[in-house]
Amino acid sequence: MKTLNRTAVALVATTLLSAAAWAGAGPSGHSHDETFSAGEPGDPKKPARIIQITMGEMDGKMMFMPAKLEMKKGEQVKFVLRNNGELEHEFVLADTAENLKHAEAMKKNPDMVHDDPNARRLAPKKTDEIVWKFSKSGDFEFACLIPGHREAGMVGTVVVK
Ligand SMILES: [Cu+2]
Repeated sequence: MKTLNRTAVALVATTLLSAAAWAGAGPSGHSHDETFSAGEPGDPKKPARIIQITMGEMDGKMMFMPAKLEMKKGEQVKFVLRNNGELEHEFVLADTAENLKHAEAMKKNPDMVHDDPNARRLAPKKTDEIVWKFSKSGDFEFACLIPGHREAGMVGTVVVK
């Protein structure tokens, strides 16, 4: 009886482990098929510089704080995002051309949900994280693409040297 129980426990543990391994393989396998203008999704197991970004509204303006960042090419960053505002906001990391194109698409489909490694949508008072590797040099940006928000000031710059 005791032996049987132990086998059952071991079986459950093995099943859970392989389920976790499978879930882990999905997103990373997926990201290899995609290219991103601002670099590539980071590896959470590797060291990262932590950068806190707060989003919100104040006096009719919308903003990210800080809104100006500089990176070294190859640097990995963990963005710790916090929405301090009263509205939903997003953080979409790309180059300006891509974000403007994306913003146009969102005007036609404002409820568009992002399931991209370079983007997060946060409800008020929520936090989230993105680990990102700035593998390319250039000028990039992070913006909120909810219609009207980028225009109201929700855009920040990232220079990668
Ligand atoms: Cu916003």
